[in-house]
Parts: sequence; structure tokens; C-alpha cells
Amino acid sequence: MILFPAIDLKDGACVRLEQGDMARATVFNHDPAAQAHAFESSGFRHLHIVDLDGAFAGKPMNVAAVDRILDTVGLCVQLGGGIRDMATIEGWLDKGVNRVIIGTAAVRDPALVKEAAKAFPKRIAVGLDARDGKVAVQGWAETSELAALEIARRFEDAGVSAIIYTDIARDGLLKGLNLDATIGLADAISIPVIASGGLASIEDVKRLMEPRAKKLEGATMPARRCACCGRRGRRSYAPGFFSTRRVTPEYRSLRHSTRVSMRSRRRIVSNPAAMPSASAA
Ligand code: AMZ
Repeated sequence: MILFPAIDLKDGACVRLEQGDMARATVFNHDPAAQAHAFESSGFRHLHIVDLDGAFAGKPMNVAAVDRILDTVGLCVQLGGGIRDMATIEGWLDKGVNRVIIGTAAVRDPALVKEAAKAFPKRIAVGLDARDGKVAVQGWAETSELAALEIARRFEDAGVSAIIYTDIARDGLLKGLNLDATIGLADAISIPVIASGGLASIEDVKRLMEPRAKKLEGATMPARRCACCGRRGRRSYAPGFFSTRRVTPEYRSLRHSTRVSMRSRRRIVSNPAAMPSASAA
């Protein structure tokens, strides 16, 4: 069972949306690469990234943030949001994304998914995000007439490596996974299914380990705390509040010190040799 810690990107920052609503965004880290690094340091091996602006715009929008994550960590990365054509799929895979997630195009252009899965075996996943039983598209701003199972069946023999199933009603609320619906989908198809939306506690993880969930490949896990200082995310875009370029124990201890100016902190991050001694700080 794989846990995929998640980074959802909005305007270059890591956010958590409630039920996919861009107006209900909690920023928990202004530095996605630092957040990814924190996940890697905690022992995770995989990372789930969503370019939220990309999902709405229909093309990649947080390219710089994703590039920095790819440069920073060696995690096995799956990425979704705004991936709607072969050129974009190839572009991300060339850059080092291990697996791309296709949502809207899986509903509107299933031939693209089939072509991509043939060209890039094991590197194409389908994201199915359900609201009231129907799959939502375009950043979840629109709802299709199709159920997740109907769409999943289209790809049974296409070589799709996983279906990532999100229950929109639970997403971002930290109230627990909808395991019944996810297991129901997994039992009805042969493609591995990943549960998404709502994982809240170790209890969810334990439920994922139960025999009835054995067909699930894993679950995505929302970040809850700032990678730098452990504080909970804030409903604000205060620039710099969570910005760290490299999170070291020394930097963490300096960050909240009133005796080190913001400018010195930045200098320390870009040049660790400028770090004052513990007594000076
Ligand atoms: O939270 C949202 N509003 C949202 C979201 N998390 N909208 C889309 N997505 C994710 C899907 C999937 O991983 O869960 O974006 C990906 C699909 O993007 P697209 O552009 O292919 O539909």
C-alpha cells in the first residue's frame, strides 16, 4: 500500500482546497520544493502533485514550481492538472515526472488516454473525481453525465497504470476516505485504484490495510502542517510567511527568532556559511 503525500499548487504555493473550491484555499507552504523535500525527509517515496490552476486553464500553469520540485527531490512523482494533449504528456515525462494523471481528457478525449498509455506504458494514470456519483471535469467546475465506473471501463485494456478516484464531497475536509465507493470501483475493474480525498488520520491508514481494501494500490494524503515550522496552514497569502528555500534544523530555529532579520535569514538560506553561531543568534 503506497501513501502518496499530496501537493496541490495554486499561484505557485501549496494549498488545500475544501471540496475543490478555489475560493476556500488554505495555504500551507509558499515553497513547494521545501514541502516536497520535507515529505522526502520524512521517508515517503512517492509524491502526488496537482496543478490546480492548470486543471482550470486546461494547460500547465505552475510549471516553475513543478520544475523546482523535480530538481529538489528524488521522489517518484505523479502529476495531474491541465494535461490535455500528447505534447504536454511527453513534455512532463521528459522532464522526469514518473506518471501523468489525466482527468478531463479521460472524459472528453478517451482516445488520447489510450494513445498515451500505448506510447508510455505504466506512465499514464486516469483521475476520476466524483460528485454525486458523476465525474467532474475542468477543475471540478463542470460535472459530466458519466459515472466513474463507466469511464474506468473504457480503459480496461488500454494499459492505464492506475485510476485515482476522488470523492469531491470529502476532499480537503480531513473527514476520512470514502472507502466503500473506492473499493466498489476497485472490485469492478482490473486497473489498480488509488483512494483520494479525505484521508485524515492513522485510522484511515489502518482501514486501508484491511483485507477488503487489498485491491487498492494506495491513497493520497493531504499535507496538514507547514514543512518549516510545523504550524497548521493559514487562510492567507501573507508573502514570505511560510517561505523557506531549504529547511534545515538551524534555519528552522532561526526562522522565528526576533534577533535575525528577514534579510539575514534569506542570506543564510542561500549561503549556509553566513549562518551566525548559536550564541550570536
Ligand atoms: O481540487 C480541484 N478543484 C481539482 C483537482 N484536485 N480539479 C482537478 N483536480 C485534479 C484531479 C486530477 O488529479 O484530481 O486535477 C487532475 C485532473 O486534471 P485535468 O486537467 O486533467 O482535469
